[in-house]
Amino acid sequence: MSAYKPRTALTIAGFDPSGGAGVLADARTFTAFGLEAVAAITSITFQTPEKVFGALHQTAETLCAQLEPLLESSNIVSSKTGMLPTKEIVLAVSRFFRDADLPAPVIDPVINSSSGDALMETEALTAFVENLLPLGRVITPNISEAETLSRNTISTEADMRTAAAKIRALGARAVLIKGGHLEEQTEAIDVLDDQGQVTVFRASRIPGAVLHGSGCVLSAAIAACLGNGMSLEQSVSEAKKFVLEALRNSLLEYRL
Ligand code: PXL
Repeated sequence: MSAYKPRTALTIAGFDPSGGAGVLADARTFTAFGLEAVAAITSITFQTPEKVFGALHQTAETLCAQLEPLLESSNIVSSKTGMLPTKEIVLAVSRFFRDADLPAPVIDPVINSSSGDALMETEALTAFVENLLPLGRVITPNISEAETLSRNTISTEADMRTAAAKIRALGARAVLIKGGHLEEQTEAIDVLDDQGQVTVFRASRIPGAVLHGSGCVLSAAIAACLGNGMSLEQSVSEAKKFVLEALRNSLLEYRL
């Protein structure tokens, strides 16, 4: 008997027990955009929004054991990757996307947590650039991740454009650099470079907002919008609206 399978988004990312980041944030976001959520966990982290105390990483075997049944059981229309802590995990995820018949994923290159703790081993980063980067629809680094990937220092919008082109030259189809961490700017500026076509998104800053997990939510929202049939530019625009609303709500929660 063939059962109805609802449209579903997949996240391959870490588990943050506090729920602000990782697969819980991704699943909430997918659901908000009308998609079902499925997840494969790359690492169980131990943390509060302020600090990461440790993590238990999965092996390639336990990650693939989570992923493979999903291809049969779910109608996956979209996907994203988040924390990929080890070389073994990066290679397993790259193999998965090379072999599975799935749309190209949104790749959030999670290198450090918002509290500054390392979430990816150094040798995983090289494997990530060589193997996974070329398989993505778009990669979504923040300023510090974009600096690491491009090996450039970024302090202006022009620097963001140069770094995006450099990251594309590493093999990425499209790059969205999130400028929220550029403190000199009065606005939050994001630069999207999609195969050389550049779009700049501007938004007012929200001082005091809770940023933990906002990168996860943004990349999940982009994935959901792509899965709902929007163009990349439209998806980024809608995803930014969603994150801005979440950041505004985080201020309200803290005022209570
Ligand atoms: O926001 C980056 C991030 C991604 N994934 C997991 C995290 C964090 C930050 O703490 O814990 C699992």
